[in-house]
Amino acid sequence: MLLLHVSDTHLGSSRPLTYSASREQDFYEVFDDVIEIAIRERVDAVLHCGDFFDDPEPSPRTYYHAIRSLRKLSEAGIPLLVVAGQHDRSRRAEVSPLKVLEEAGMVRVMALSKPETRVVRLRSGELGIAAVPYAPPDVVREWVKELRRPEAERRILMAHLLLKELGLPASHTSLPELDAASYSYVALGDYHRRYVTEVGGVPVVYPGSTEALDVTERSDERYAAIVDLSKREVSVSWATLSRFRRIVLIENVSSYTDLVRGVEKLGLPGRGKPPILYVRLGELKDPHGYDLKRMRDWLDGLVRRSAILTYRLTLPEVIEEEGPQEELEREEPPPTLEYVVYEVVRDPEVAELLIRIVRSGDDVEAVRRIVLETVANERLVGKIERLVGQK
Ligand SMILES: [Mn+2]
Repeated sequence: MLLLHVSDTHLGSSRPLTYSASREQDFYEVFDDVIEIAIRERVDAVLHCGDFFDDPEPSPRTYYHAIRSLRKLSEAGIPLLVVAGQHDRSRRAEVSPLKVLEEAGMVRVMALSKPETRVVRLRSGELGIAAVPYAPPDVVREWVKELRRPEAERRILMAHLLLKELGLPASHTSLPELDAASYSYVALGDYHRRYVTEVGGVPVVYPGSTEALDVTERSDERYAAIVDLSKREVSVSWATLSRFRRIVLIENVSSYTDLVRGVEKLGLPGRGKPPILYVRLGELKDPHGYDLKRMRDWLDGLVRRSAILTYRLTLPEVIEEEGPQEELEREEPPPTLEYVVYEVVRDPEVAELLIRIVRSGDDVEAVRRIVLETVANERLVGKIERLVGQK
């Protein structure tokens, strides 16, 4: 018995960008990749551990792409078994988008709003499944105490939750609490990077999201797990996805030269799609921002040559500026406060100062501290004077 395990496909998302049709398309394409792997590997079923959709009320476009891929899977006779993540639970209506797909015969929902235990018949035999959907940690902790083990020789746990073992600031539960060792395989979702461990010989796997949703989730490869339950010893191998888009980061860029060198090292465009480039600036050597303008012009050139899809320049501390959107006719994203302020003053340091003051709101003491700090900073005072002189 072979299973393909994925999670966090977030169909409909265009993160980390806002309103990018090309980026949204990436999520559909990589999901199609998953479906093709499932068919090629002739798996018995695809396990999806939640966050199938990005929005609990997907657009018709998102349904269209999801169903187009899922149809191929159902024509190949391969069921997709899914548990709900937090993104698959509807806020207003009681109908989850996963229920829509189930009604259309495209998926089988293993658990939506409470844990469920069942035995499903697959092509090469029976598979017992205990399934835990997303819920807040206190709820999950209660659930797992009562979770019923499936009565089948091969049994798996499917869940959308964060394990304590990940070492993150927040978690739902731990492997001992889940009694993970009593299953043949533990299929997890919610964590967007690949993470593998084992307990008493039982593989415990987060395959990671199929796309990086932000720069911290970036990696050079993305995966689906192929789980072989035919033998006594369960084995896991990895299918690498080929149609995802990389996010790349260059840090501590202090000058135009730093930027060009950094990008050269990346060897763009390289294999795969043109990546999304993040440039994190350090202390700029040129205080007048001339270098910054040169950097942006040069980065715009990379976008025009399709060496990158787009870029983000992150100014020290506060300001995150988005590169050009590749489809200008699309609705412009609402500009951020950071962006507007930076556009007006054209100086990262002054922009940061203004934003700190605005963000302090009614906190008079905080404003007083900022003003005192500013007065003590001669360079910054000089900049402000020049700025006021210009306007
Ligand atoms: Mn997710």
